[in-house]
Amino acid sequence: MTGTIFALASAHGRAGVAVFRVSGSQAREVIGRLCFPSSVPPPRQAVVRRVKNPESGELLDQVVILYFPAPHSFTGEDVVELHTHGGRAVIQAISAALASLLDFRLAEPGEFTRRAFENGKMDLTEAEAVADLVHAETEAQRRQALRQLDGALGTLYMGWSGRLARSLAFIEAAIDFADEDLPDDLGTHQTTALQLLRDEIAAHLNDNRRGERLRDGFSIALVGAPNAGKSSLLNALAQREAAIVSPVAGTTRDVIESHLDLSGYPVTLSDTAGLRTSGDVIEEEGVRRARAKAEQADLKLLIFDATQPPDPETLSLSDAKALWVMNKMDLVTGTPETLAARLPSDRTALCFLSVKTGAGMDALLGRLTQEITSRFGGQEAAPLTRARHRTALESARDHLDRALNAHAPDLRAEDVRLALRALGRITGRVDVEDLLDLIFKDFCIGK
Ligand SMILES: Nc1nc2c(ncn2[C@@H]2O[C@H](COP(=O)(O)OP(=O)(O)OP(=O)(O)O)[C@@H](O)[C@H]2O)c(=O)[nH]1
Ligand SMILES: [Mg+2]
Repeated sequence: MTGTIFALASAHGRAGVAVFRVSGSQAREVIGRLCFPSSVPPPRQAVVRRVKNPESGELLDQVVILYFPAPHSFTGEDVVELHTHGGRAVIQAISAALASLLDFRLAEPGEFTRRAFENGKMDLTEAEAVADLVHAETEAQRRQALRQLDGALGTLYMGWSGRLARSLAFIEAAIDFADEDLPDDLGTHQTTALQLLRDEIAAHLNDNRRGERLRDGFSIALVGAPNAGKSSLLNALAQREAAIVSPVAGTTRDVIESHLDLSGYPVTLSDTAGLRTSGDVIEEEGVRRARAKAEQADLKLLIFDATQPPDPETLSLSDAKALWVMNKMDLVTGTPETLAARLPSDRTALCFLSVKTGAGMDALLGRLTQEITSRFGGQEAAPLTRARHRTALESARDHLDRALNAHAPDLRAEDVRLALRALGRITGRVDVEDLLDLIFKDFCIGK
């Protein structure tokens, strides 16, 4: 946390404008030593300046600068932003000029956000949201990250911490002031409060991992008999020739992945080897991988060839996370009803398709979007987004379980304290002692 740091905040490569960010106690030096005129402009006001090499005095670029005095900046320190022309040579010259200033150094990855956290500008969930927002590739990811950046998760977890601290204060008061006249129902009241909180945490944990899935992307596996048209469908959905398509049964052997944006949701689509017993060791390995992929996927599309009787191997993979697709409808004369009648059950999850003509493609896409939103999205409460949060919340829940089952008040207090500490780890903000001080301010006992 020492020194004044700088970095190119915009992407590398040629662009119209490049943005440099400088943060630290010496940030104003940039204006004084590199800019002409060298007067410090009013806070947060864009002004045009010339930038020169501090040693040779050579003109480097004409730029727009902004000065954000501490603490009203992203990092909470003095920050200067330089909006330069975005050519490579300009970027290089400005970088060199900044590096030549005394006590200036290039920022480590994430260091600006780290300083913002350390200076109390944001909690850990918000810092993580900054990273997620930078990496967001689809609309739904952007919305989720922005909501977290807005403090939705931090507020939820801090709210729980506050309630837990209050319970802890009461439990400890009952221990410390056992001789005094405390209300009789204090114990039951605290048990109810802890139980309620425990159930809220458990419900939050039991969210089908939708927030984490949205960060990582949903996985959809295409499985079915050889030649059913899996690779053709992958190519059609990905809109590029990602997989080899041929009339030869057993064309695909490796799992082939393609990433796409489905109505704002990030999806990884996996094409797999056709399911059959072939005797060929390589193909058998492909089939093993296909089954494993189908097992791990969030959703599997079972692809059937309408010209063939439904293939039993594919049918056997049907379960709650399967959608059925009857492909090659252009080759058959039977109505969808007669074809559907050949399948054993659950015809509601069935789509009819011809990858060749494109008929049924929109319906399939609509169906996929509907499945994804109903399984993973749409709910109002802020979702859990990271395994790190999940681990801490599970630990908090387990400690609360133990606290609720504890008979001795001091054992109960210890588990509540540990639960509180686990919650505090998520935001990085809650020091148990601080919270207790805060809460004890409201207390009158023993005054
Ligand atoms: N008429 C017609 N042919 C199709 C359709 N979809 C795929 N095909 C053809 O069916 C053959 C097999 O297609 P693939 O996409 O390679 O099938 P696959 O399921 O990937 O096959 P494997 O990789 O061997 O498991 C190719 O000749 C495709 O052109 C369709 O909707 N209608
Ligand atoms: Mg294939």
